[in-house]
Amino acid sequence: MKSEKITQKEEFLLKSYELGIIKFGNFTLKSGIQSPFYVDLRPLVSSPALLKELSGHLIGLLEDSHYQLICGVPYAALPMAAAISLEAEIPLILKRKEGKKYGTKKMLEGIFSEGQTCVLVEDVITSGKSLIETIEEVEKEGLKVNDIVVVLDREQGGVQLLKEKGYTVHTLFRIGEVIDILYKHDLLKQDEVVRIQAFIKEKFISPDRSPRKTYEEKLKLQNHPIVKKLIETALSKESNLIASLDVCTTQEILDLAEKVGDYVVAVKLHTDIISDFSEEYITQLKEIAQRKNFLLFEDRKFGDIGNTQQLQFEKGVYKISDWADLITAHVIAGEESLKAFGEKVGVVTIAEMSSKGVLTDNNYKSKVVEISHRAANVVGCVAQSKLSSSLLLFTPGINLRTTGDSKGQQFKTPGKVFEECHTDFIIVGRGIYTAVHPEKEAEIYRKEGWNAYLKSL
Ligand code: 5BU
Repeated sequence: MKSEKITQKEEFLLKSYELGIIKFGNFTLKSGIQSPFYVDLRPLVSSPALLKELSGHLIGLLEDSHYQLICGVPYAALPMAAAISLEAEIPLILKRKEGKKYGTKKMLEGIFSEGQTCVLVEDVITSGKSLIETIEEVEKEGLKVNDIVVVLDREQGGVQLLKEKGYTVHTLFRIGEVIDILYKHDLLKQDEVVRIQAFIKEKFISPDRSPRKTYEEKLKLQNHPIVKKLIETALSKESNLIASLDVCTTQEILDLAEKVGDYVVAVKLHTDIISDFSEEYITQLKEIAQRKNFLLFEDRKFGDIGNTQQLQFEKGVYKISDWADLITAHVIAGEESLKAFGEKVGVVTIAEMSSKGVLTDNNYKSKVVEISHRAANVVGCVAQSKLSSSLLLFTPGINLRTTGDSKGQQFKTPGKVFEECHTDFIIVGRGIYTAVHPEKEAEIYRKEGWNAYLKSL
């Protein structure tokens, strides 16, 4: 041993280590990531003495916190939460992993009342995503969560994520600390320590550094016909470009569609800015779309209750449902509002906007993404950062020649969004339609976008 002084915490760790709570070698984690260590705190339940000791340490971390209830993140932390409850004599509530399909359909079991403060207990924190889900469900029941107590932080950004959201996270051990203690007690060799430390450093705050998915891989993850059509078009034209033709007459749109049609996978429209809309125009536009093989994307940004959205989608002058392959929608009115669009159209939800000072913060974005995963008609999201999911990512705010406008728009280059956000489709408006030769500019954006995609693989 390299030092004589052993703290109670160290002693606890060494005894737990003997139970096999951490192993070193090469492990493939659930996320597919290769890890040089594997942590599983479940064997602690086999030692009542250690579980009791653990609860003492965790209660110690919560010394200055006020809480009226304790809740464990299922399943591994449930016995820990129960041990804290017994030791601290504070009531426990139980969170279900899935809602009950009969009876009360409650997500939380136990006696509690709205407004009470609940501390959450977690065994290991990695990205923090499962904790955020639990917090949301607990808060939905009217309880307040301020403090979270965690036995081991794998130091991969989860604690930072929760802190950003305003929670206080108390951790008993960081993985780096565990490594140091085990090394100090000759339970790890120096080369193993170096390897593990390099892994921790590399993975910190980059839980989704996994390589981007190719269009072919994305095609396999969703079976919506619009996804199929969009990706097949992208592959055949070697294009991920969507031209946003934000001009106000049907003739301008039709002219531009003819000019840029060969280079794009879709043409995006704001039909409510057109001054001379007609059914004849739609017929002509559809003909060009078919001939030049691109989709029609109405950027309507629906944002009302389901019933109104359905009327806006199907009725009125534009009858969007008759011709649009893709539409954009906010999810501000909740998950069920998306049912308004049926299953035929591809819905692109707005998770994060491109302009300065947007209200679509990380928390909002993650909720939109979660809903988008579940909704059968959603094919992807508009966002300015990685989605880390099987959804398609559409990114507007693209321009090669300028960084913004005077009304809050912020522009990035195709290279930047493919590299940093793993974008799937770039949306370019003024960069193309205000150019002297829109067709030449569309070809430039097509090439830039496709090369940026290839480079990001
Ligand atoms: P621009 O001219 O390249 O700025 O046009 C961008 C288009 O994308 C325009 O039609 C916007 O309405 C649309 N857009 C956007 O710019 N930012 C967003 O977050 C969303 C849509 Br959602």
